[in-house]
Amino acid sequence: MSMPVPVVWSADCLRHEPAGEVWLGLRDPGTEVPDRALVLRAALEAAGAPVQDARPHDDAILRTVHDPRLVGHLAGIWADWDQAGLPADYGRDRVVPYLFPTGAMLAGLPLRVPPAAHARAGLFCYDTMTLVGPGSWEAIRGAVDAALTAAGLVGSGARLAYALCRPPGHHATRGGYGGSCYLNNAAVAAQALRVAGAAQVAVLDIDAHHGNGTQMIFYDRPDVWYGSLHVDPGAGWFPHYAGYPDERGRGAGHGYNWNLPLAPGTGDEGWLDALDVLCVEARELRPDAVVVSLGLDAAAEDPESPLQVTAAGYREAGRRIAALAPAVFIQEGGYHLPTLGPLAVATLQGAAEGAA
Ligand code: SP5
Ligand code: ZN
Repeated sequence: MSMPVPVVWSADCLRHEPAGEVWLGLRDPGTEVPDRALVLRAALEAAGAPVQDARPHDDAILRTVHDPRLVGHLAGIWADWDQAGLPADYGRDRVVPYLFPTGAMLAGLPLRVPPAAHARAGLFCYDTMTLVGPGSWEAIRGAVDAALTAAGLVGSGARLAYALCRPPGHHATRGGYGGSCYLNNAAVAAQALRVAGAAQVAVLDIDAHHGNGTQMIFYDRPDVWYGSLHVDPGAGWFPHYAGYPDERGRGAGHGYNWNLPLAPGTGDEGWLDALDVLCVEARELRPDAVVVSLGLDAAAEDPESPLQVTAAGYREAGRRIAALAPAVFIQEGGYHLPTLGPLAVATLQGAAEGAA
């Protein structure tokens, strides 16, 4: 069977070369590399999926999901960093903050915007692993366009679509970036579906990590439900500070946020059982559309998580999720290059079965 799911991508995604990550004070090679997009695209194309380019969209929806100051910062910080001579004169080839104006530092002082690029680098960033370089902005914005294009397909009647977003997005909050994510592609897709007429949207996040950004963007809202299964953040895994079961939403959004942390080592059976719990909750909402944060890093081979899911598990997940409602799949993490393509193909084949 040839793969019937439209794949949307932006060639600009290849221009983001984070050139590693600073983890615990040292620069490591990093796993969020441009080749991820190339292997995903090649595998989906080989499976028969129609591939289309992302269409450019204006910033209207992006600016309702994110603080416009974050958007402006990401668009300009590389040029400012370069202009300040940090690469040429100091050997700092990527934007890496060294100072974060957290509540612990400010203790009530007003948040100022210091003009120096090396000072401002920490204003919207919450870790040292999410580097910005010369082509990063074009890729970041291209990923948003891919998500908006795929959401547009489903918003106008397609049963399934997949956005090959790179860089990923689910760790990006309304006003901050981190976790290899800059702008929240899945949140933008969910908001676009709301604007297109879906009264209730369900976001299902099956990346190995908790999507703290998406959770917080919709934390106060009942119209976009968020459910996530992920490795237990309390067991030593990113994002460490969020993703616990007692985070249920706030105000009108209370009850519309679900976290199911899983023990390291959890395989297909435990993972799919947890997915079923989320699917039961989601189905009760009668969602008009589903957004899937499709991280492939729960796979057994993945270097960034201790979950042990197989391609058969991903296929089954695709089947069960797509049975809920029309679904937009947004690429999130997944870092083991040899298996990334087969995992994506398996998921979308399952989705096509579930949607039939
Ligand atoms: C989108 C996404 O999957 N983001 C995940 C970010 C988590 N990165 C944590 C990196 C920690 C350092 N890497 C250690 C690799 C050990 N094999
Ligand atoms: Zn992840």
